[in-house]
Amino acid sequence: MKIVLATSNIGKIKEFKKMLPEMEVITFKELLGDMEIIEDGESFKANAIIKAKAIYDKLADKEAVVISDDSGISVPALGNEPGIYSARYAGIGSSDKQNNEKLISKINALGIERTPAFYTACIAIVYKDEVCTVHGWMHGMVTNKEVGSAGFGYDPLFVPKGFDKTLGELPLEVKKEFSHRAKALKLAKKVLDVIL
Ligand code: ITT
Repeated sequence: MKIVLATSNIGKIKEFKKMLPEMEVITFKELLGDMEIIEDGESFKANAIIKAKAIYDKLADKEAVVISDDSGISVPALGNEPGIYSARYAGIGSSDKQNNEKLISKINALGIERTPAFYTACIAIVYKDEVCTVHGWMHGMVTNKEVGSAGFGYDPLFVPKGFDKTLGELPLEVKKEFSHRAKALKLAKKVLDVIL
């Protein structure tokens, strides 16, 4: 089964490929080149659908299955910031480093070193006229220090529940067992079993 990934995030691509060893996973860039998609939805679900549909509509192969992922980190002590704005927390086009620095400064402004946080992932699956979405979450704490270089995005700040290390220190082999993306993908595989 060939899956087209509607993401240009290298960290996500690496994780999807690791979690879908039995499938042929190809990125949309390999088929369509660079493409800008305006993510103007007001939820992870809305943005995931926007991305998957935008890619499916451009593909010549209408038998293709397109999967997108819209995700982010939410910090209740900050009113659930950055949430759907995680990729552009420090401004449009900001790097992971800049986003992490902004989150660290917000945590420091609360006068604390760590606070509960959770990641959300919404995966949208588009196949012919079908659009399905599934969600997954991972809870833990976000800290005011970047530790480790594994993973991507906010991982060096995030200590998953039950661990005393950040995802920057834990290998992908560990993250892939319980991450928000892994949980959503487990459900997505059930959807694929039904529609294909
Ligand atoms: P695509 O839209 O091309 O998929 P993106 O990076 O813009 O790539 P999102 O709009 O879904 O993707 O933004 C997600 C952001 O949330 C991402 O840039 C990371 O900063 C963060 N994020 C999501 N999942 C993460 C994870 O597993 N580990 C670390 N950070 C994560």
